[in-house]
Amino acid sequence: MQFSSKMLRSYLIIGTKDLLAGQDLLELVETALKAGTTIVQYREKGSGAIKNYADKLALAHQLKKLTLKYNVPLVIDDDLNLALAIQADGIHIGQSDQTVSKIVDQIKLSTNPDMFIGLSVSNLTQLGNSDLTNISYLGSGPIKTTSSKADADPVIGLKGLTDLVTATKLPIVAIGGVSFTDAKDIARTGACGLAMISAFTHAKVTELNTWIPKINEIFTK
Ligand code: TZP
Ligand code: MG
Repeated sequence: MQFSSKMLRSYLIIGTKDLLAGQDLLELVETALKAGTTIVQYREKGSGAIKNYADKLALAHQLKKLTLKYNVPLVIDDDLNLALAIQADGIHIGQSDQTVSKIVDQIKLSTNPDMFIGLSVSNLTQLGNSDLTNISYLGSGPIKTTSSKADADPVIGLKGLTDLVTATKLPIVAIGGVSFTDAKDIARTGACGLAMISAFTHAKVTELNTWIPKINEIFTK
């Protein structure tokens, strides 16, 4: 699927360890997709994450089937083999993950050469040190404190986000401690959307059905 910045508007990130008691990952994703979520990232990381590759692969395959049904891109966090195995639409990498140039080389040689790449960039120093040649979008934050990522960088706030938006032409999705009611503030910085874990896992179905379409209208880039 060809990348578009519009895909970043309402960005669901989910992995097994993010689920609340009684939640089912595929069910949660389908509820979000029905509400209008524009992109899904499978992020199997942190304590409590699935370690077994076959189990991850099986779940990722199911996610690919589901996102295809709603014509929404699926991104895999930081696992190129998994991304290639399921023909994911994109891969998201962080500052400490495999180097971008290595990933680009492997993608170009693969059966899925159009896979797009998202990169986490927290501040202007990281931005300046990053090879952005083949990057489609940036994920920037944490905007506020987050309990979903143990090793998150320091909080950057709306100011830090604005600095990054100003410094690059690449589309940016805001991440970390953000929820639906932050959409207007985030949109004003020039960012393209909200990437969220806990806002999704904590939301009622009715809240998703109300908020996701609103968010998709608030972000216009
Ligand atoms: N990267 C930076 S903060 C974060 C990631 C994956 C976690 C976002 O989770 P939440 O629950 O939306 O704060
Ligand atoms: Mg990473």
